Amino acid sequence: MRAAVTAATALTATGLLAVAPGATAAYADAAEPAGVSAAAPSGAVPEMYRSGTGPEVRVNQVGYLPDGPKNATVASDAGTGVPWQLRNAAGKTVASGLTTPRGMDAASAQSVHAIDFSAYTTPGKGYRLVVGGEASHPFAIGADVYDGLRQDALKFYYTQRSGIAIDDRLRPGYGRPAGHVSAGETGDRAVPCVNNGCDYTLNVAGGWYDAGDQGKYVVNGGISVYQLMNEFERSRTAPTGGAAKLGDGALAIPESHNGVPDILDEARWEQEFLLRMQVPAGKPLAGMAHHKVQDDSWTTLPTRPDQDTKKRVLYPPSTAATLNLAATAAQAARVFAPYDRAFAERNLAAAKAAWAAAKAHPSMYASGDSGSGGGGYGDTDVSDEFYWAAAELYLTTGEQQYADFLHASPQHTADIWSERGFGWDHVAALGRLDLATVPNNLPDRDAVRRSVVQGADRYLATLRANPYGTPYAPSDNRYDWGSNSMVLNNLVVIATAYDLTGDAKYRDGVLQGMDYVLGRNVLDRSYVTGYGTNYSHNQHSRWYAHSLDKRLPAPPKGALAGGANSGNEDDVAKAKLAGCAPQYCYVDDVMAFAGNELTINWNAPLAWVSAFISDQRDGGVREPAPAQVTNPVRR
Ligand code: 9MR
Repeated sequence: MRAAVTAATALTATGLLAVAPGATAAYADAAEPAGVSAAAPSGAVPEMYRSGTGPEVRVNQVGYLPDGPKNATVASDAGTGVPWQLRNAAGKTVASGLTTPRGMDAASAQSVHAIDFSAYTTPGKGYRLVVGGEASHPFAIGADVYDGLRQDALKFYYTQRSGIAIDDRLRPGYGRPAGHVSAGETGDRAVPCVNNGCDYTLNVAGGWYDAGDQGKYVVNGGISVYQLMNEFERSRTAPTGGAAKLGDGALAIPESHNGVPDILDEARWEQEFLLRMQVPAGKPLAGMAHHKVQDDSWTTLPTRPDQDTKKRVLYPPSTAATLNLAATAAQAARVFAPYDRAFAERNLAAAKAAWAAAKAHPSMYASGDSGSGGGGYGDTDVSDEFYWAAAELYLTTGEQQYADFLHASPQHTADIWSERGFGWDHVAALGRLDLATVPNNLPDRDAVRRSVVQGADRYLATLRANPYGTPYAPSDNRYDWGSNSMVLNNLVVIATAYDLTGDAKYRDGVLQGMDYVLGRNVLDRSYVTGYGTNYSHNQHSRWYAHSLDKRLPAPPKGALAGGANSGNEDDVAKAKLAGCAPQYCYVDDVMAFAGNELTINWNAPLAWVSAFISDQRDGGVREPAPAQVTNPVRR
């Protein structure tokens, strides 16, 4: 398969596709266009190529750390290396070399070459890589290139908040009245539960909206708030952890300057909601957590949260939700202890009650029924949720009963490092990562740590074998819903191996893996709003729906798009991406919810990994170890 070209493009002597300046490259007719399988509709130019038509030299459009790895990918059929030049902002060539042919890349169905310009270390802005006369988007080299992203990825959570007015002074352009605060059936203050005969209503106001919809789902809130609290914990336990950048006032939120690090204030907004989802004492199934609260049917786009007129419904409790509550409440008890003892103790009590309830009702599975007004989030294997919750309870309390549970769980020693990695429905890794990094006395902790390093080795091997440097390359060559979060979560495992071992190959792997998200991909796209040159800015959202209603804002800076998804489950993807090769299965359209949504569980690893990279400073120095986490709540 080979790309055909229009008049605006020409095959250069190197076999590269050169695009005339200002031209919209569109690939037409002739042979089957690269990236499209035989099943693709013939005739019209596939829309996918219009969404991925930048320079053929794909770089991290944000930048590289001075002493870190610097890699790029270029589409080329040439059988031998071709010359590349690195030009500075003044257009002067400051480094040069030959590309390395990497053959056919399955995920892009394209023949590619790799460029390694790591040897060039001079900080600056406006660099471009040039191959065959074609220049990449500009990028920076600097120790600070991730300093903005680490904060913006976290600031995202404030404008996702439910139950509170968003202050326009804190987020200019994003101010709005509080969503879902009415006392009536369209609010979250007294939501009746459905389907299970419970006779009460619950006040489940607050928390974050899940994504571009206005549902609030405990299992997805769980992994999201975990990752924020974990980012905070990492800043205290990892040798390169940068606690200073996570301080009080860092995120410009209403709670800034209250004496508590902003990342914890933000996490608390969600954790308070998760606590409200717990069945109260005295009611049937007390201690369990309701699975979700959502609209009784989908709202159309656009709909601002405060203008949602749908009826809110509380779904029955599930074991998975209950264990998410047990895990995050146990973790909250630990991380909030130095700041708010009463909140820490409230969380610990809730965690223990949730644990007991889950043990008593170990197989109340959420059906995955979306109820046509929200996400399903069904899960019929909760052995991983049990493991994660036991790990967090053990880390916080040190109690033998939890250690016993961990040791009896097959998840403790199972190979959990699957190629698709962890996510809201696969959470054993969260327990394993925390047992490895949070100070504790588990007798076999060394084995746990080794297992994390083994997982990282596997993801690193994938990354090295991949010409785009991504640690995510499913063997069935199909990209998933939320694929970018899988790239990032696999990087979390590699980063943790760096924190555990100090071995530079892991740090370098994380730096390289992030390049994919920020532009080193076949679509030449940064998937993070406001970062890079060609970035996603129409993510699926009911209230950042600027492309549908000019009075509404576009997604905020630092919002991650879900990314290429081979499933093409939405109508836009069905119409425009049929037959796409995996990396092409994306279009920046507000209605393309299967590939272009923004969510709380995808921005969390974006924030985590950005913070990790920002903490590496110039990419070559190991910082002195800070103090370990102190004051775990022991009972
Ligand atoms: O992230 C979820 C993904 O793993 C599932 O495959 C997909 C389909 O069930 O749903 C995703 O979650 C969506 C949720 O159901 C509703 N809110 C938006 C979420 C992201 O698209």
